[in-house]
Amino acid sequence: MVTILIIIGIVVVLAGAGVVVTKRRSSPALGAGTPAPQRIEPAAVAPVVLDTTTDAVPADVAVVEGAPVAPVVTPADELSESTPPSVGAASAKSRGIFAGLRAARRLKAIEPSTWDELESSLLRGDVGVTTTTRLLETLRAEVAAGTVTDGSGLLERLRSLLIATLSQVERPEHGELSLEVAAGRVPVWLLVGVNGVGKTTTIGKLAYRAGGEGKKVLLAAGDTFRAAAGEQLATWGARSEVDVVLGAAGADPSAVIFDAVQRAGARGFDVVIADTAGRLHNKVNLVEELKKIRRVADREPGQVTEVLLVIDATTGQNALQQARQFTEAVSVTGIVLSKFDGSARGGVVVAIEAELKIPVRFLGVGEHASDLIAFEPIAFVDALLADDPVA
Ligand SMILES: Nc1nc2c(ncn2[C@@H]2O[C@H](COP(=O)(O)OP(=O)(O)OP(=O)(O)O)[C@@H](O)[C@H]2O)c(=O)[nH]1
Ligand SMILES: [Mg+2]
Repeated sequence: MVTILIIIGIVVVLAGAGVVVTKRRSSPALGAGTPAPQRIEPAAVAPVVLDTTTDAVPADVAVVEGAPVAPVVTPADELSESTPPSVGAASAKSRGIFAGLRAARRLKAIEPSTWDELESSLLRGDVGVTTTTRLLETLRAEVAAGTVTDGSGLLERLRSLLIATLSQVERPEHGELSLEVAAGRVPVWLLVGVNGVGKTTTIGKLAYRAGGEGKKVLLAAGDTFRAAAGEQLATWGARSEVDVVLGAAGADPSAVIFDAVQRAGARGFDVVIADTAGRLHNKVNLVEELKKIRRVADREPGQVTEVLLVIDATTGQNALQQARQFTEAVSVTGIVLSKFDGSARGGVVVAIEAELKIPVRFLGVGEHASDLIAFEPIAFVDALLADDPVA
C-alpha cells in the first residue's frame, strides 16, 4: 500500500513539472518557438576594486555558457498576462486624493472653498508647490476674466493645463525605446536609480516587452554590489526567456556591461539592457561609477541609446531630488515611475516633467512581467480627474 502511494506521489510531481514547462513554452507573448535561453555564468574570478579614475576594463568577467535556468511561472504571472494593466485601474490610490476635486465638477459657481480643495488636492497628490502655484494662478486669472464660471469649466481647464504641462517634453509614442545606432553598433539601455526603487524588476518587464516584439535581448547584471542581485536578474531572464551575463560578486560593473556588449555585438543581439547598483551612501562614488559605466557601455560596439532613471512613485517629492542627483551623473533620457499602483502620489509625474523636463516613459504598475504601461498624458490625467476613466 505504502509503495503504491509513493509511486502515485512521484507520478503527480512529474506531471506537475511538465505542466509548468509546457505553459511557458506555449505562451505566445513570451515568444514561442524561440531558442531556449542561456544563462551565462561567470568563471570564478577574484573581485576587482572599482577604479573610477580610468576607463580601462579589467579582465574580471570571464563568461562561459551555462545551463538554461529553470522556468519560473506562477499563477499570478499567468493572471497578469490575461488581464492587461490599465492606468485607470492602477491609479486607484492617486484617484482617492482627487475625489474632492472631481466632486467640484458639479458646482454651479466657484466658491472660495473650491480653491482650497483644488490647492490641497494638487499638493497632497504631489504635483509640487511650484507647479500647483502656477496652475492656480492661471485658473484664477481665467475665472476673474469670466472665461471659466463653474466647476465643470474649472475641471476642464485644469485637465487641459495638466495635459499641456505633460506635453512640453518630447516623448516617443507608445513607450518606444530607442534602438537607433550607427552601423555595426549595439544599442544599450542603462537602468539607474537608488536602492530598491525597482530597477531590476523594470529590466525584467522591459525584456519581456522587447522579447514579445521579437527582439533578441541580452541582460547585463551590472549590479555586482548587492549579493543576489545577479540571481534576481537571472530569474527575470528565465521568465522572459532572454540571456543574462552575470559578473562575479564585487566585480567591476563596467566590465560586466562591457562584456555583455561585446557578446551582443558578436552574436547579433538587438539590445543590451544593463542593471546597475543603486547605493547612494557615497554620492561622489555613485556619480563617478555611473559616469564610467556609461563611458564603457558606449565603447564599440556598444552605443547607449537610453538611460532610464527608475523612481519609486511612493517617495513623492523626494523623487525630484533623486532625479536631480542622477541627471548630474548621466544624462537621463527618461523616467520609469515604478510602484505607481501602490502610490497616492502619482501627481509627482507632473512635478518631474514640469521642473526637470525629463519625460516619464513608463509607469510600473505591479510586480509581474507585463505590469508596465507606456506613459500617455491624456490617459494619465483622465485617470486622475475623469469621473469614469476609460483607460
Ligand atoms: N507594486 C509594485 N512593486 C514593484 C514595482 N516595481 C518593483 N516592485 C517591487 O519593489 C521591490 C524592489 O524591486 P527591485 O527591482 O529589486 O529594485 P532595485 O531597484 O533593483 O533594488 P536594488 O537592486 O536593491 O537597488 C521588489 O519587491 C519589486 O517586486 C511596481 O511597479 N509595483
Ligand atoms: Mg536591483
